[in-house]
This record gives sequence, C-alpha cells and structure tokens, in this order.
Amino acid sequence: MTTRPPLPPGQRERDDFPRFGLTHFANRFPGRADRIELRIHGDVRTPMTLTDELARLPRVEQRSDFHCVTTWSRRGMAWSGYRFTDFYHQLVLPLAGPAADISFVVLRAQDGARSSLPLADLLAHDVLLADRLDGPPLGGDHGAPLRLVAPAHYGYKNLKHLDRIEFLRSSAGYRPQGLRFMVHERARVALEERGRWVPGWLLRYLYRPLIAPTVRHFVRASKNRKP
Ligand SMILES: Nc1nc2c(c(=O)[nH]1)N[C@H]1C(S)=C(S)[C@@H](COP(=O)(O)O)O[C@H]1N2
Ligand SMILES: [Mo]
Repeated sequence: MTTRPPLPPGQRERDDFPRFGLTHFANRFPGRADRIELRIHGDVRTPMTLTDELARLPRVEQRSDFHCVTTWSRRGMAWSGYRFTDFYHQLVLPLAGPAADISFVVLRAQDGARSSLPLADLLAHDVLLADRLDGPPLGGDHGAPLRLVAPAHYGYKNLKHLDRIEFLRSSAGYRPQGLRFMVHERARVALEERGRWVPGWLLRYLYRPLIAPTVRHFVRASKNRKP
C-alpha cells in the first residue's frame, strides 16, 4: 500500500483538473498560444523580450500537487519546463541585468491576469516556467504557451499564459488584482495564507460553495469560445 502525505490544511482532493479562476477571466483566452514571447522589464539595465532563449535552459520534469485557494487540490500533476532559478541566473541576470536588490516580481498574462511573488519564493527549487502538462504542450485551458508552477503557493500565484515578468526593488507601486482581502503577498499553502485580514480557515467556508458554479462557468466559456 502506498501512503501519501495528507493534503495541506483545508484542502480536498479532486480527480480532475478544471480550468479555473476569477469568472471575470473565463471568456478571455491567450491571443498567442503557440509561441513563447516573454517580456522582461522593471528595474533592469536592458528590458528585453525572450523567445527561443528559454530552450537553452535544462529541461526538467516535475510531479507536484496543485492547490487552489478555494480548497480544491489535484495530486501528482506532471509538469515539464524550466526551473525559475535557472531562468533567473542563466538568462535574466546576464541578459537583462536586474538591480542587485530586486526583491519583488510581478507576473502578467495574455488574458489580463496578474500576480506577484517575492523573488526569494520564485527562486525555490520547485518553481517552474512550465510549457508541458502530462506530455504534450500546454493547451489553451491550462496556460499555453507558458505558465508559472509554484506548488507551495495557491493556484492564483500559478499564472497561466505568462507574457511579462517585471523585476522590482519594491512592491510599493503594485496594485493586486481583485478584492484586496483575497490576495496574500505570499499565499503559502502550508500556512493557509489564503488572503489577508481574514483567517485562512474562515475563507475555506466562503470559497467552497463557489467551486461548482465557477467550474461550470469556465466549462461553458470554453465551449462557447469563438474560433
Ligand atoms: N492567466 C491566468 N492565470 C491563472 C488564472 C486565470 O484566470 N488567468 N487563474 C488562477 C487560478 S485561481 C487557478 S486555481 C489556476 C487554475 O489553473 P487551471 O485553469 O490550469 O486549472 O490558474 C491560476 N492562474
Ligand atoms: Mo484558484
């Protein structure tokens, strides 16, 4: 018998991987899903757009669990891509020349979504820029052409359809997306940092009833997608 570690606090396993997010984004799809174009900017010497350069990095495969803040989790996702730490040290540092005291990173996506994390969290060993899921390239539902995978952080930090990364000295000018109480600076799953001001365990009960209608909303949006 295999025993798996228990899920993090308040999480429940799902056996599918639904397209998910703020319903606001359900009808937005990436304009450019088949080609990576990643803008690097912020407090850097040379802002630039990376395309084929990513392929120079070592490819890694990773199995990790995925945890949405609304309490659903999917175990054992098989991602493939590049480690964020390799990306930062082998491409961003030499090519873009970020300031020595970068501490904060803003990620933006083709559908208008954005998120942020401290640079230190992104440099963790299990954070990937992923371009494949379960073998084939990411589809339009799950983040094509490139998404962040940060298993220790809730789903809303795992930005899909990534197209811009801003490296900053400070978080002072950044405005989080959506309602402020729903966004935690770090959103670590193990510490149940679901949001700010309201304790994580309380947000479980607020979010759980939203899962089923949100999944339906996203399924409908994908079906009605104009070709
Ligand atoms: N660009 C973008 N990234 C996003 C979202 C989104 O709507 N747009 N939703 C977030 C949320 S809340 C979750 S739980 C995961 C869901 O990933 P999936 O749609 O691949 O299942 O993506 C995250 N990243
Ligand atoms: Mo989520």
